[in-house]
Amino acid sequence: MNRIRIAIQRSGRLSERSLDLLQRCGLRFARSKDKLYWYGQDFPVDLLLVRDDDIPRILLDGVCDLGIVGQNIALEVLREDDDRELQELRELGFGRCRLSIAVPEQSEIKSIADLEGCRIATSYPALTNSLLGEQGVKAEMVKLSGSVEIAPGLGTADAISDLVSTGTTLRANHLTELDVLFESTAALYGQMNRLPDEKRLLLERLLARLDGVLQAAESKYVMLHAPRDAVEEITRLLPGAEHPSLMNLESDPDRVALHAVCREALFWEHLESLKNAGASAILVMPVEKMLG
Ligand code: PRT
Ligand code: ZN
Repeated sequence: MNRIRIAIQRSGRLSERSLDLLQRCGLRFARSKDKLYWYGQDFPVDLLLVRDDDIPRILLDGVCDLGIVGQNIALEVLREDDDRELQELRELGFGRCRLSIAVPEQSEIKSIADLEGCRIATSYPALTNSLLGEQGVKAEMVKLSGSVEIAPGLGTADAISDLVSTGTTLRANHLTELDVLFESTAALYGQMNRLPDEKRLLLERLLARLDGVLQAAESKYVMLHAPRDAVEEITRLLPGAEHPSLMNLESDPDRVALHAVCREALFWEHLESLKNAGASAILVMPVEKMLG
């Protein structure tokens, strides 16, 4: 069947953003709330809604062609067994968190090196073990599937390796973040080389749309007025802008209207330096779609 099937998280931190991203790629689905299979309407791409932990396995088994899941989950499965192969096709930039080592506030463990021979509670034993191994540290992994942060208090571990975003959970459990092992974001995974040709063409179309959406998210359309003799300098100050359009201003022969697309993040500092270079009437607008 010449359709692509994508696994996304059914309900959790990644669900809404995953769906939103696919919808911004122009995908529409016929769905009913409790059904776990959503049928693609205008584009032959269907969705399977599952627990995030199941996504790598679903891809490895060939049940779905693509999946959106945290790098933390995908890498855990890949590090468990070197023979498994999944390609990370795109980093998606949402669901950001870090896998960190944390210890009780009063702990004598002060550095990663001090973890040698210690017990570490984690839901990510393979990933933690391999990241510590890269730093020459060998520790004992205590695998827990949830509530990792209470393990030191219960005396079942000396430290934990867990996901952190704000750090509130660590603080509430009197744990100190010792070091970050890994920064994670949601990513699109798949096995390109296993796809038959027709599906690969479909996937390429989908990836082109996805790139457009991801690029548009960072890109801004900038309009401003500039002194004619400062156009070159102002173009240099616009991050990631190429070939701006210039238009004459009826009312002021010494100034021009300049329009450009900035493909990199634009901060207040950029606007201030544009103003210092003589720009005025600076307008920054979001870009909704981009292709080519
Ligand atoms: O039911 P299902 O298995 O699908 O969902 P789940 O409960 O296993 O996953 P979910 O929805 O909690 O997380 C999905 C993905 O979101 C993770 O695999 C990460 O890639 C990403 N993510 C981003 C996070 C966090 N931020 C995060 N803060 N996953 C978990 N947390 C935990 C953290 O470990 C802590 O216990 O949330 C708690 C709050 O964090 P603080 O630091 O803000 O207190
Ligand atoms: Zn999960």
